[in-house]
Amino acid sequence: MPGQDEATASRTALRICPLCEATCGLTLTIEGTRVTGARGDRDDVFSRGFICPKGASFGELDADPDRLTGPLVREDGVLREATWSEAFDLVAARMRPLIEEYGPHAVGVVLGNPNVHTMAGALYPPVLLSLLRTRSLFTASTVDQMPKHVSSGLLFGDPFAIPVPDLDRTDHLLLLGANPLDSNGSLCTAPDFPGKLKALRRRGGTLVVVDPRRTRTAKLADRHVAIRPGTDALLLAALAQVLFEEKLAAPGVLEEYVEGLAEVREAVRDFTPEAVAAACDVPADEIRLLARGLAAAPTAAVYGRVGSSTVEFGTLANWLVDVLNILTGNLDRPGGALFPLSATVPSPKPAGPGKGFALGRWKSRVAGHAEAKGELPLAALAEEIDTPGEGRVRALVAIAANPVLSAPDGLRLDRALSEHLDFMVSVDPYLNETSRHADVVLPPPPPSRSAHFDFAFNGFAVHNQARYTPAAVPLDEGRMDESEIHARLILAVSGMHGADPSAVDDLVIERALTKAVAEPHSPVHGGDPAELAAALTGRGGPERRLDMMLRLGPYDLTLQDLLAHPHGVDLGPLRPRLPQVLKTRSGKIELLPRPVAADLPRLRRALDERPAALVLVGRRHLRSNNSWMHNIASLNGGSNRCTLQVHPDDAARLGLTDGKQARISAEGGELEVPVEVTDAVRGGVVSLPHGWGHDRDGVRMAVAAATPGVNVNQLLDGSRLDPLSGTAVLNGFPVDVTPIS
Ligand SMILES: Nc1nc2c(c(=O)[nH]1)N[C@H]1C(S)=C(S)[C@@H](COP(=O)(O)OP(=O)(O)OC[C@H]3O[C@@H](n4cnc5c(=O)[nH]c(N)nc54)[C@H](O)[C@@H]3O)O[C@H]1N2
Ligand SMILES: Nc1nc2c(c(=O)[nH]1)N[C@H]1C(S)=C(S)[C@@H](COP(=O)(O)OP(=O)(O)OC[C@H]3O[C@@H](n4cnc5c(=O)[nH]c(N)nc54)[C@H](O)[C@@H]3O)O[C@H]1N2
Ligand code: SF4
Ligand SMILES: [Mo]
Repeated sequence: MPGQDEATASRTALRICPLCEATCGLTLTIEGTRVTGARGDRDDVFSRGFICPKGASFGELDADPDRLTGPLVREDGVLREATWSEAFDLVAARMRPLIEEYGPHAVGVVLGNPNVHTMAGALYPPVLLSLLRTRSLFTASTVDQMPKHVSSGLLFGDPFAIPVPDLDRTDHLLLLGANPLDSNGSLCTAPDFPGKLKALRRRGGTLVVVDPRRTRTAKLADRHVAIRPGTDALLLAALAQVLFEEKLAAPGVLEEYVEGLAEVREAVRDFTPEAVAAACDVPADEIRLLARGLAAAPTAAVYGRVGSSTVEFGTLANWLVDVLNILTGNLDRPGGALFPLSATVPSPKPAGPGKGFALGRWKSRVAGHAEAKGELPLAALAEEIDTPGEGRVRALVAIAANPVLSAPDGLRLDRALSEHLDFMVSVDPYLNETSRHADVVLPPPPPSRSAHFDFAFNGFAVHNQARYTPAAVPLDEGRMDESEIHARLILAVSGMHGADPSAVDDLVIERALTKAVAEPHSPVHGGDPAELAAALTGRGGPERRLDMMLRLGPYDLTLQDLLAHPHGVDLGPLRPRLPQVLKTRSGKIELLPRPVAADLPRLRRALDERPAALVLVGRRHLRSNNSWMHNIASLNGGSNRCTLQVHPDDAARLGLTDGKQARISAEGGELEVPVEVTDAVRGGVVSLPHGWGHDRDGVRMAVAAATPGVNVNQLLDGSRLDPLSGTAVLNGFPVDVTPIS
């Protein structure tokens, strides 16, 4: 723009949105160094211009004045501003002696959700963990999707082999415990999920939604089944039972890859529609119709998310989802549920038996919870810190994690962090409910200053593609890129404090190339690691590592290809990948894994249990994101409020009035909340969203503090877990509600 000076000239830059799993391409308007607008990038090969209100608020979120602008260190009990070198010096000085005295397991690592939305979060925590060798790893997965990892690990031998519904081509979608119209989808990366569901209906397809709430997604459906929370595994087992009984089970070509079909038939025999109907509160006839509809569809996909995962039978429900995909012949076929192939996974090995998936290789110290995928339950973090004894967690590295709000019993964790830790470091842009306890806070820059590539979500995307967006705005003076923060943190805790951070990337590159050249199926087989390393392009470690991963990947891509195609490279629709994806010891899909079989008696007992009179489920709002977006004024407020939704019949029975306060209590504590009477929840169910409760001292989030809400997870004491995955039961637990006069 001639005539305008540099500082005020307006320009645009592309940025993949990091605010949910849909990974939409955004076009940012930038004035000087400020993002003043965001719209959907119409040329993005994947998202084609889609944007939601969160993406549209990118500029406001990026410029939030409450974001920390530099590191903080605790001195005499108070956090003060510090230089980067002071901060990392302190980490090294405090962590090393602890590790030397108490061993690596004394260091807890907590990884929160936004790690899957940053390049740093994908590239560095694995290095930290491999150098630290701690078993005290806790992540958001155990308040989220760990049941899916466990079920995939057991069925397919790989916890990341997660089939996603082929939204663009399917004829029939059975969706359980997910509300993509508000969440924009999860473990199914699909920009414009709402549009894809509408397109499914338009092309004559069928959408069935199973949810105790009449969500915006349920309103789109051909059929909405308002199930009793926590009983999806029973419903799905009954669907499988009907498929067998009515001779509708037809795995087709899959039969060649499956073992244990007859055993599954036997295992679900008792779960007839009549047997489960009362527990699920779904009529037996309706269950039969659902099974027949699923079997009759030319192609179909069964898909379950949070509401079928963070529940008592989470792993069983997730297992049954794929059992049904297999029984109906829909796994691994177009229109069914397929395994994506991301551009940065190592080029696939030829099919054949693998190492399989082990559960429970070690146990948590206090409650003896089994490890899953190398992790212990986030719900057990507080007790691992505050219970005295050998092996106690004494120091914590929390990266993009706010477990005080996102995990059960935040008050106990709050106390544990403040009273029982010797040292804590948080990598977080905010001083919030969790990071306020840290001795060192290392704030990453706002997202406009970071490059982005979706290492995590391309592996769950409904269409194969690869997109890279370099930082839209240069780093401000005194700021440090999140990748460099991670690299320096790794050096500080692993005894290499002061080394150049690029040493971390060099180490990873050397290890990966040395491994790859020895593998016959690798595109660099037989090459020289040093030469290959020298050939990598990219400014800085993360870009060089991305380039390497692309070169070792399945598509013959390089960083230069992505830079030359700023709107992305289309790698085509999902394609069948069996049997190559299988890494079980048998080389087959192990349809009735032993741990699953051993958990089925528990499900059978649920058939006879009397359901609780009132249970709680969560909900998400389109303008929310877990615990940290309530600080954005344009997203907070309106219908995005922390209210307890109650069905009119329950409200009448319990004497509750819309807009008035109620007391809700459960095993972990009690809360006072405003009541919202609505028939969007079914009877016997109340709904309260998570991520609220911003009323603690020392939190620096002014907008959020003005409408703090309450922390739903305070109702839990951390003892309710899905036993196979260690995942907290956040949905479908009993509560009492009474009016406050
Ligand atoms: N009752 C109930 N509880 C739930 C859920 C529920 O449905 N019901 N959902 C669960 C689920 S699915 C999840 S994933 C968890 C999420 O819970 P957490 O894993 O705690 O994740 P968030 O609340 O999204 O954010 C965590 C932190 O990341 C910080 N952050 C934001 N952007 C960045 C960044 O770029 N870099 C870094 N380093 N930090 C950043 C934020 O400031 C925040 O402090 O909550 C779970 N808790
Ligand atoms: N706007 C917004 N988007 C988000 C997030 C956010 O906080 N806000 N969080 C992101 C994260 S971390 C994740 S993991 C995803 C989650 O994505 P989704 O899984 O789509 O998210 P939810 O909206 O929690 O949907 C869960 C649904 O399960 C229902 N439910 C509860 N219990 C049961 C049950 O027992 N059975 C069945 N069948 N249904 C049940 C609830 O009523 C709810 O509608 O969303 C992501 N996107
Ligand atoms: S749907 Fe998700 S990725 Fe797309 S703009 Fe909204 S928050 Fe961003
Ligand atoms: Mo999540």
